[in-house]
Amino acid sequence: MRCRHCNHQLEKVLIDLGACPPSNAYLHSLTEREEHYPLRVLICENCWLVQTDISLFTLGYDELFTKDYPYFSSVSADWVNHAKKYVEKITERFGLDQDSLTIEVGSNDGYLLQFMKTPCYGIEPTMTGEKAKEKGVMSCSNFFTSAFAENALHFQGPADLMIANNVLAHVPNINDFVRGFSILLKSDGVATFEFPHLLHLIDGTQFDTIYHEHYSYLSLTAIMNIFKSQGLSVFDVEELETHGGSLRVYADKGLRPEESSVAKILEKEKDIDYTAFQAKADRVKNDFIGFLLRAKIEGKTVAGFGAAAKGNTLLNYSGVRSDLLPYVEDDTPAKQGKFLPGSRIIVRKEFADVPDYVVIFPWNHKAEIMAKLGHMKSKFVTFIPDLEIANSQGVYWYGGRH
Ligand code: JHZ
Repeated sequence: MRCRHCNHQLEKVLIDLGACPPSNAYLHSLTEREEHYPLRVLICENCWLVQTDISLFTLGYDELFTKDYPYFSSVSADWVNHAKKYVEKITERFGLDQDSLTIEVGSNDGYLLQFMKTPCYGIEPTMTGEKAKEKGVMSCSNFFTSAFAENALHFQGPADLMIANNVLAHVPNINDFVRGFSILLKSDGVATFEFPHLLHLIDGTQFDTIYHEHYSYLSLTAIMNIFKSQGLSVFDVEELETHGGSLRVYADKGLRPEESSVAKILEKEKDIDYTAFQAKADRVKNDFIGFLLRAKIEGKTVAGFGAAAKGNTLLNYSGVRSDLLPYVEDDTPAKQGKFLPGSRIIVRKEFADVPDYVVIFPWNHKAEIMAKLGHMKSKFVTFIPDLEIANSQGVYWYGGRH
């Protein structure tokens, strides 16, 4: 396969996770058929874009982001709060007022734009956009491309601020997507992008964030190469704790001087060590299977919490099925009553009883989930980066090796 940014021939494999169905393709019934596609990640040694090997599957992105895409950003109160703080900060920093236009790409259910007090609209191809409309957030039901940007420029005019949170990873044609920002931004406009940082994906063995829906695993180095080729330059970057360690990148059309934050992150990225990633992921997988088997042999009950896409990667790479984990509880109505892709474990609205152990799949929301479930007598287990067992008083068993 050739690099989706620079067309360089890709040879280096970061990780091979076998084959599984798309991670958000929840099943309506156990008799439904599903396709499994190989999931392998390659590294471009020319521009450093780390990318899913799309030569191994034939899925179009419109098959991954279907109308019934079940990820609703507002289910996590912490994430909504993060969005609220961003809106306050960005409004002040760039002096947004009633004459400023903000456009969010991948605006989902309006979790962020609901806080904007200045003119704005969202672009969201999935049905989650209907929820945004219920919140009074204007939402266009489209995929964002450079052609869309040309059209939007003509009809709605250029933007002062453009936002894309956790969207860059989801686009197959990343050059065209970024070109769209270049087209639609005012000459003094600013675009901000948040994405899980490759540095932490590798350091923190976050291999479960790899799924077909994510075409790219991003570093500042790769992003700056892509942006430069499409007429955007990065002038500031912040490290965030969200999603296990993310970056928020600020870009414009070259007007603002580059802040020292940029060189600092680029320097850190020089130390990324790709070599032991597969072995570290395999240790997590072995711990996961070992834990579930031990619990089963000891007659303990186990349930999952959070039918996250990342949970499906862990479950499918580990080959775990409902004999070892009978159900997963999730607060998202669109997932409840359905079956997880691949493992075919049922998603429930409520816990059937008080399990001895609750496996938290979205470890990125662990604090929020523990606060919510802390009244339960269960023990809470996470596997990334290491097996950790906690009760409401805190961690009492840690299998740290990293
Ligand atoms: P969560 C997401 O991945 C979505 P996922 C996306 N694919 C992306 O790119 C990455 O983040 C970065 C449930 N839950 O956020 C909701 C509760 O039920 O880790 C979700 O199903 N109650 C765009 O899918 C899941 O857990 C709660 O109180 O891995 C969380 O999934 C909380 C906090 C969560 O996303």
